[in-house]
Formats: sequence, structure tokens, C-alpha cells
Amino acid sequence: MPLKLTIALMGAAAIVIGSNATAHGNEITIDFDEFTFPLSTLDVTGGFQSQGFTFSLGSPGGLLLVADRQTNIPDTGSNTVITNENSSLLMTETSGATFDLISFLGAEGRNINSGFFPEFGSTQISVLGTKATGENVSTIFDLDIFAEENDALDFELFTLNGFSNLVSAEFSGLGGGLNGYSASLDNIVVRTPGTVESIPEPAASLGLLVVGAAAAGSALRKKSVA
Ligand SMILES: [Ca+2]
Ligand SMILES: [Ca+2]
Ligand SMILES: [Ca+2]
Repeated sequence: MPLKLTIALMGAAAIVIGSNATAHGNEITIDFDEFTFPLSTLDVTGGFQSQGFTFSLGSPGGLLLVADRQTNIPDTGSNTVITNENSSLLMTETSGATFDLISFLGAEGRNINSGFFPEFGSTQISVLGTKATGENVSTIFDLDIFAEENDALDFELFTLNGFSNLVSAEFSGLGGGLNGYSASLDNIVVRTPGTVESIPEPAASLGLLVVGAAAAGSALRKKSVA
């Protein structure tokens, strides 16, 4: 029993170490699933934060988080964010770090085949990335024009190429009867800079800052005494 337990614990430790080492750098899937709300939709037009990223309106309109209970707006079977009223969704890394945009799940924004207000759905989603260099990179994805409250089939996986070193990314619905009134997004996959390489430099800088601050403080004290 003790030997088996020891082996089991060693195995568990190995798994933990292994999972840390293979964490894909800092690849994150932003799924919006940490939010709970009593109604089927939550108005997040004022902006919100999720998993280290800040989401806000890129253009006037509205943003909603949609729960699986909502029946007229495509959702992935979990919380899904939608652009509403011809708005766009702007995302930045909350601390200002750059990031790579890898992929996302996208849908039309309304259940256009069987739901109400089918003309509110989009037929395309555009993505505009702004790089730290100031350059822009953009692309437009055609939606499959299928959305009818089918969690498994409503969404498509869209993969981005060259959306690296970004300071922001903006998602907009296009087309449809109201020219991009609404689009649905979930599982936005991003990669942020690794922390392993960046630890020594800030620590060293911080040390110098502390020494500098102490020296400045000492100088100030001497000055105030004099
Ligand atoms: Ca989700
Ligand atoms: Ca659903
Ligand atoms: Ca679709």
C-alpha cells in the first residue's frame, strides 16, 4: 500500500510537471464561460474582461453575452459573445502585452434559418489586427449561412495566418439584410509571450529600480533635513 501510494503520487507529480511543460507557451482559449447570469443574455456593451483580455465596442452598437438558454441567437452550448446593432468587438491584452490571434469559432449572429429576424444575421465576419509596429493585417471569412439553434453545426472554426504581435484585434459582422447587424463568437484562441524568458529581465530591472528608489529616497530625506 505505501509503495503503491508512493508510485501513484510520483505519477501524479510527473503528470503535473508534464502539463506545465507542455502548456503551449501561453496559448489561451477565451471561452467566456466564467460568467453566470440569470437571464438568457447579459448586456456587456460597457466592455468586460475575460482571461486576461479586455473586450469593448470597436464601433457604436452593443455587445451581449448569450447563454445556452437563448434560443434565437446561435450559441456553442456555452456562453457566447455577440456583436449587436452593427457594432464590432475589440479585444486587447489587459496589461498591454502583444498577442497572436490563432483561431475562433464564428457564426451568423441570429438563427437565420429558423429563428426570428433572420435578416439580423451576418454573412461574413471580418477580422482586423493592429500590430505593435502599427501595421494592420485583415481578412474576411464567409459564413456558411447556417444557424438554427444547433450547437454542433451553427459555428465554424476560422484560423488566422499572420495575426501575430498584435496590440488589438477587431471582429465585425458584415452582410445580411442589415449589413452586419450581429455576429457570434466563442473560443477565441490567442498566444501571449512566454513568461519563462521574461522573468529575469523585469526582476533585474525591478532590483535596479528598488536601488534607485532607495537612493532617491535617501537624497530626499537629506534634502528635507538640510
Ligand atoms: Ca463559451
Ligand atoms: Ca443553445
Ligand atoms: Ca453558421
